Amino acid sequence: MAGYWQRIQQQGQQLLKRTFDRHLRLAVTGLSRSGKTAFITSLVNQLLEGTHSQQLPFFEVIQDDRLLGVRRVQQPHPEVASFRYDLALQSLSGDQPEWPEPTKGLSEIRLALRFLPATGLSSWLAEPVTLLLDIVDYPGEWLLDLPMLEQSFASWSEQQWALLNQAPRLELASDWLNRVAALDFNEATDDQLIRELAEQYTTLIQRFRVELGLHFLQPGRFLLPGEMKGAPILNFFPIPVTSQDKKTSDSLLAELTRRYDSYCEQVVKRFYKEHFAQVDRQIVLADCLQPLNAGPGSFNDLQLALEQIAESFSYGKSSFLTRLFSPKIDRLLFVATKADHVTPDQHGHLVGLLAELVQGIKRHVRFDGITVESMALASIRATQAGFCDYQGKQIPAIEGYQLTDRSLLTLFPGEVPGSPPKADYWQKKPFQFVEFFPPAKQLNQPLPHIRMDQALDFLLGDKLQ
Ligand SMILES: Nc1nc2c(ncn2[C@@H]2O[C@H](COP(=O)(O)OP(=O)(O)OP(=O)(O)O)[C@@H](O)[C@H]2O)c(=O)[nH]1
Ligand SMILES: [Mg+2]
Repeated sequence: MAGYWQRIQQQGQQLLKRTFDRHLRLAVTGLSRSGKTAFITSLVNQLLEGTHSQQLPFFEVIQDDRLLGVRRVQQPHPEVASFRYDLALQSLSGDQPEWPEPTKGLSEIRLALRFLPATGLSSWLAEPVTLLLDIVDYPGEWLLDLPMLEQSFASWSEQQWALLNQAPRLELASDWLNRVAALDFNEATDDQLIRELAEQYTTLIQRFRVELGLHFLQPGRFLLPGEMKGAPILNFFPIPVTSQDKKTSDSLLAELTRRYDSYCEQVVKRFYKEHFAQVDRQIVLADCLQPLNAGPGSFNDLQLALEQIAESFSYGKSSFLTRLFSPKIDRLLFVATKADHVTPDQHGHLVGLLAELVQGIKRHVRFDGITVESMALASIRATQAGFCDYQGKQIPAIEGYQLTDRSLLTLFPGEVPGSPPKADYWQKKPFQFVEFFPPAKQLNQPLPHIRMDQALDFLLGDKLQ
């Protein structure tokens, strides 16, 4: 009898642990236009509407028919912007669907997933369990600021000043560089002057992004200030090394140093402490196709930016982040987005390319006990794959409505290199990236996708056991 009660007690404790253990915070990041909003919209939509097994064949909980229901519930942080799922879905619906609007800062959404556990408990105890799932969207540009935490204003300035003085940045930057180089930074500080030069510097890095397709741009909040737009904490800029000798407390140099230090402390560090520290699992999205189209400068810069982003996950015992707080991310998913832009035979190459871009980091991160995976997927599939006739031969092709004029286009966009391309690849102009309209969302039909089920299984599968 005692054994019986002990068993019941153990099972009860196990159940209690299960019920309270069901909370997961997923963070989705990636550089601007990498597909974060589309990914979260699709993920939420698949969970809310994709309950048919043929829609999500690799999502075990659906295949086992154990997912009882999913609903949206109140988000955990009222001070954080809500992820606008309804708005995104609305723009994808109707006769003339549009891609959701670009977003600018951090937002979150919470879902409650009610499911039957897979195994373990006797049937009378195997009651439905609820998993609270928080999904957070934040710009990858913010992670590019991490190295600043270990740099002084002087060393950051030195690095940025050198970058600004090189191609491809130099051409756009030369007027601004001349203006700053002519200043005496030991002169008394001048708020107006600082604001003006900081605004010009912000415009400059925005132009680097738009006109040169560059990604590795600091400080990240200058590009995506969120609620800090116009605040003095965002008014500073790099200066030449030679001007950094004397420092009195009311000099321009002293003021810029103070602002840089406050930016690191109150913006960068705060983001890591308040948001990053809470994340259980992280998805990093990358659009590798647009840079393939844009050329080697843009592609190399994507690689650099991805390396920098991934630095935030490669924390060992002695790392700066570990000293700052205790990061708890246990799974990391790198995703090559927009896979519907290439024919299915190229998907393997696309994953290979992404995997190589993040390979150095992966080895490092795995060493630190995080499970890492790379995938190519389409959050919202905008094309149909098939074949077309080319010079009497059948070749793979995709078909969709072009974003420029809504005309139907069938094409073979080209080969995706399976690893970062060498110089000769670029000479052939091998890849043609065409933007397509999204498909019209059908009522009660989940959004069409490629491999969202595999992503869901990797991210949630073990928590739905
Ligand atoms: N064909 C296709 N295009 C996609 C897909 N996902 C995103 N896109 C395209 O990429 C663009 C950017 O996607 P978003 O989801 O807005 O990207 P984001 O990372 O949220 O962008 P920001 O909010 O500006 O940082 C969209 O407007 C689409 O043109 C996809 O799965 N398939
Ligand atoms: Mg967005």
